[in-house]
Amino acid sequence: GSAGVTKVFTPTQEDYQKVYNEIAARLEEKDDYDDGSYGPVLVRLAWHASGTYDKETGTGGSNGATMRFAPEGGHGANAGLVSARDFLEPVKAKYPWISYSDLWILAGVCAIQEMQGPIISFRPGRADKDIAACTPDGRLPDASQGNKHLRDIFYRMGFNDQEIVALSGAHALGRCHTTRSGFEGPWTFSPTVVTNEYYKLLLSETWQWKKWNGPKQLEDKKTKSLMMLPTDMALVSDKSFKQYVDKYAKDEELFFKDFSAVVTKLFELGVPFAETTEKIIFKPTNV
Ligand code: CCH
Repeated sequence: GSAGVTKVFTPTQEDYQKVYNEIAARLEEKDDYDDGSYGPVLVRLAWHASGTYDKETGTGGSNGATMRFAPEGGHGANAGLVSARDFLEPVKAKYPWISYSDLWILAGVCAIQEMQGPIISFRPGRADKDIAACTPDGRLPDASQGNKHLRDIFYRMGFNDQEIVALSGAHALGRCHTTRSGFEGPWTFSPTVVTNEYYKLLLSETWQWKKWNGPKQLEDKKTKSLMMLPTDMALVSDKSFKQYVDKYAKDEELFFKDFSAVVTKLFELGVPFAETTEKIIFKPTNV
């Protein structure tokens, strides 16, 4: 017989689509959170798992899911992301063969597509690492700073100015929470739909400092219901950044194309894929 031989489950593309569909169903079902969706916070989880990457040392990035452990989960930048990780626990329980690190990225892909964003290709193969692989604090951007800081942080990951601006369009989604970052409010009037509204509003509104006791942030003069962070404003005050803000504000199709490419790059930073790993294109459930 085959005593001693353990059969390893090798998931197919269909198996990954099942995980996608499970996350999409939970997004649909749990609509009593924030602005009606866990989508934005799932995107932020995938971004913070990936955005720790350092190209010089090859450390950080989405391969590892080390935010599960207190040293990294407790970083100020990760405040509130426990709600995204908890949202995914029942999915992990149902499909235990998927690593947390693949699951968090797959959930980010699913959230973007289900919120009417572009198709984002996905490659599996991330492995969970232990607590020793936690990254040091300070690798994610600090919203109170400006253009130099943005370049320091994103060049460290291997991005250029165009890619920094394209990635920032994710702030069409979600909101700031005083209980998490200290900042307050959404960037757009449609925080659960992927659009190029972030760029349009950056250019069309008059942004003034909000008068309050919280950290320095801007509000739109007209309705005072939208916000921008100091780092968001750096994209229009810096000439090299602003040329891309202008392009994406005018052309949503171009933004979708560039956003898809740069998000794939972000989500794959530092992941040692096998040569044979194929790209998976998930079918959205809402079309
Ligand atoms: Fe962001 N982001 N982000 N962000 N972010 C916040 C929320 C979201 C910065 C700061 C903040 C990206 C880039 C930056 C999302 C995606 C991306 C918050 C509020 C702060 C502060 C957190 C809170 O209070 O809950 C800074 C600085 C940068 C610098 O570039 C990039 C890149 C992405 C993804 C590609 C999303 C989505 C949210 C909304 C989360 C939610 O819970 O609604």
